[in-house]
Amino acid sequence: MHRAVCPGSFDPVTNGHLDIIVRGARLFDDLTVAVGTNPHKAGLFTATERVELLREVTKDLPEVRVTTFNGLLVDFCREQGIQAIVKGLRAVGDFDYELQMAQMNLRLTGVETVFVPTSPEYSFLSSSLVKEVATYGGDVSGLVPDHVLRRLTERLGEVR
Ligand code: COD
Repeated sequence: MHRAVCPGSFDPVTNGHLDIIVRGARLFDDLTVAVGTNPHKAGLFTATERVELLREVTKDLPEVRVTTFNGLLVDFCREQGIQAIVKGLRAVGDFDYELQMAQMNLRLTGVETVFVPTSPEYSFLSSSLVKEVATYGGDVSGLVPDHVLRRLTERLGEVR
């Protein structure tokens, strides 16, 4: 069985992430979407909430499961018997850092990274921009799944 992980912060999951998850799931028998938890970085959503949002938007993808991880991604891969990391690539800016991480992860344990190029309609999309635009009342519908849009609107209402 070929297993892969699609790691990220997913704060919150966008349609750009979802596109990579759907396409990554077609390449592997089993795809674990793993939410990295950084105790020093407060997000808009907690790790538990991000997992909940991801589970909701991937519920029709039988080969996908969602969990959290702490520490090094390569250790998570080793513990879970995962052979590959699926990453989305948007532009040159992503490439420099993603290449560095892919090479470090390869060096650490031999785990391979598979890059999936973003679909053109999502190439400008990031969780940070979605949050910024939504914070100032901009329309982010179509950029995040509808369920996420509702939770985002609620959450921004709570923090205002
Ligand atoms: N289109 C395509 N891909 C996209 C889009 C989009 N619109 N938006 C995001 N992506 C891709 C990103 O390029 C990334 O591959 C993935 O989706 C997740 O994105 P984010 O922004 O949610 O998550 P990141 O980049 O903040 O997540 C970083 C990790 C948690 C994966 C990373 O920090 C990590 O592996 N941490 C664990 C500690 C570790 O092992 N460190 C050593 C690394 S060598």
